[in-house]
Amino acid sequence: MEKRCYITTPIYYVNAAPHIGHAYTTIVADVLNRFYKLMGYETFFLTGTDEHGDKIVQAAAQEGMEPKEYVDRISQLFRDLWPKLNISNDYFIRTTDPEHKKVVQYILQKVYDAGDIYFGNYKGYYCVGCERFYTPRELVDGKCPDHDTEPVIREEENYFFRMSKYQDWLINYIETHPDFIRPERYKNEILAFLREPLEDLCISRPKDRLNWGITLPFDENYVTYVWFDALINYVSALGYPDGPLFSTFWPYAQHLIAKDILKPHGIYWPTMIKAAGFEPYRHLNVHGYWKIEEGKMSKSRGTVVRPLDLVDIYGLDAFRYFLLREMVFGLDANFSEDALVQRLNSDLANDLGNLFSRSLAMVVKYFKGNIPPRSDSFDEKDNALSQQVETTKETYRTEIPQLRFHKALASVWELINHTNKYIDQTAPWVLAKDPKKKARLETVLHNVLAANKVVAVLIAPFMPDTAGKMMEKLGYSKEPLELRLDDDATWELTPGTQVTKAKALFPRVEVKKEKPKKEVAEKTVEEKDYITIDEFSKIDLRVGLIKEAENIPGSKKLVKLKVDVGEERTVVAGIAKNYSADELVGRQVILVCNLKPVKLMNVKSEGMILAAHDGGDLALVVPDRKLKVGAKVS
Ligand code: ME8
Repeated sequence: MEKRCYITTPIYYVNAAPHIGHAYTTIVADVLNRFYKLMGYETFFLTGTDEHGDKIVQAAAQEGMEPKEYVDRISQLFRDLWPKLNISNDYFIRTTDPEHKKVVQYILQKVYDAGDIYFGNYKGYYCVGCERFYTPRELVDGKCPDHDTEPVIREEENYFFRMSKYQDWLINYIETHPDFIRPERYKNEILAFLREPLEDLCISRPKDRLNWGITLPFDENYVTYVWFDALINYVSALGYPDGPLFSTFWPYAQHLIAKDILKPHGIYWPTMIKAAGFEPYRHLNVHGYWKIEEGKMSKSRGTVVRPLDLVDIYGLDAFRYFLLREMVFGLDANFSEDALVQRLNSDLANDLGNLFSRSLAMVVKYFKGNIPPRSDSFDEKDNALSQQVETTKETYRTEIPQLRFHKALASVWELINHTNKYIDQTAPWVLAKDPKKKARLETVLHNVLAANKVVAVLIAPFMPDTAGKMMEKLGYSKEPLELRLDDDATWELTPGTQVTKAKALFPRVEVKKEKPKKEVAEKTVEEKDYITIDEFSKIDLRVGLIKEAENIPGSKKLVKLKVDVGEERTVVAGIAKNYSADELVGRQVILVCNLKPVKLMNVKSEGMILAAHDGGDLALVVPDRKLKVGAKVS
């Protein structure tokens, strides 16, 4: 087997700005990528955005934008974020890329020609939020388990992928490849699911309901279901079927996802691959969820955590370290800023920061900054430290490929703590007073610096900036990514190399006494999501009367309204699927009057009427009795 690795993150939906969950998966992928580079592997690291489907159309409409304009904007937010988190991806894919669309159509045609796609009728429970049908068994109390909303009944003629045909093959594949889906709990979840008969997968949407998608190559009245489109990104990015990247990297593919999208990755994707006629990915690595205050992150509760807010306060490497140290891969973890501050002050500032600055300070003081040679023979303490170095390296090399990042880091911290203890026990400041102990002092400080170098190299995938700073202070100019764990030169220290004193690697964060960290958490986590009463009162909401309504030709969703709010306004509203033009005329509605006008389908819209939607249905927000037209809503 070649030493190669292909690492992917999910391609994120562009219906909202990136949050800590997206940051986590992408940082894990980055750590793996950097680790495999250190191991001498040739790697390819992919991330990107998922841009088709109902959800995106709805999000765009809410912003009063055309889908293309909207997806360009949000995709760019992801693309701009990754360099700020030191993400070393090789490529950023968008499902609206023409090359991707071609590959999706190629695979659809291939599977269709092979007889694994057929046309049929389907009636079932559909969750608009998830953009998929649910079987009754999957619903919880009749509701979508993810959105807690009642699905709508939908009946449609559509194209279906014969997924059921591959059920036995998939069960057998998972059983004969024990680390195909890992950790084990998620493999078991998929196998449990496969104990029931697998249904075929509806893979199209009629264009009269949704036209923001990739047209089926064999029926232009339909677009591709967003999951059948999105999963293919993992191979379209490599130039499937003929691209050299595909043959080089696909056999070494490892996907990283959270448990929310286990089923599409653990069932749809391998069966799609099988039908298309190539080998499945190597590993599906599934992690748990970051929860906030023990609950799901939620915009309405103001608990969406934005990565850059934390990076601005605590620094990038502290943030990366915290995420990887705190979460046990596979299980849920609770995010709290208290815990982050705790780790920063204790693991980073105290343990690592102190070790590094005291080590350098002693070499500067006793040897003018020149790395001393190892001139004395080893005693018991020296041997124990060397032993710890070897144990840590070994643990690190075995735990990271198994995704046990917290264990790899814990082992590096054992080495840090051991080295701090070694300094206390060998007491270089005492040795320095006795000229006869010079050889011992040289050996001790050489060993101390050597341990620091090992730490610098091993933390490089997790904290690339800190590793770089440490290497520089230790007098080495190589970038951490140029080093190799299997090269002895990586660990060697050249006596005589000049080291310099370092400022604290991680300044401690003071925790205010009277109002502990909670206050910090509230500010950074929620400030962005609250608005003040002054801000709210800037919105000019008024009661309006719909005088005229007509559907806009070419759009299934938009209707053009003339609304009287004391003056007449033309308003384009995305409610045509829920209300006919006739039933709208004569209704009172609430209009946002001071919204910047936008052009939608070539009609200038001068305001927005308020409606509520629960993921499935939509209803106008109206005064509960008739009021004077133009009445202010406050
Ligand atoms: O599902 N904790 O996109 P998405 C940890 N477009 N990770 C989290 C998280 C949390 N609380 N919330 C989100 C999609 N994530 C599809 C994927 S792939 C072919 C298509 C991360 O924007 C985690 O990686 O909803 C999760 O799987 C992903 O974001 C879902 O991202």
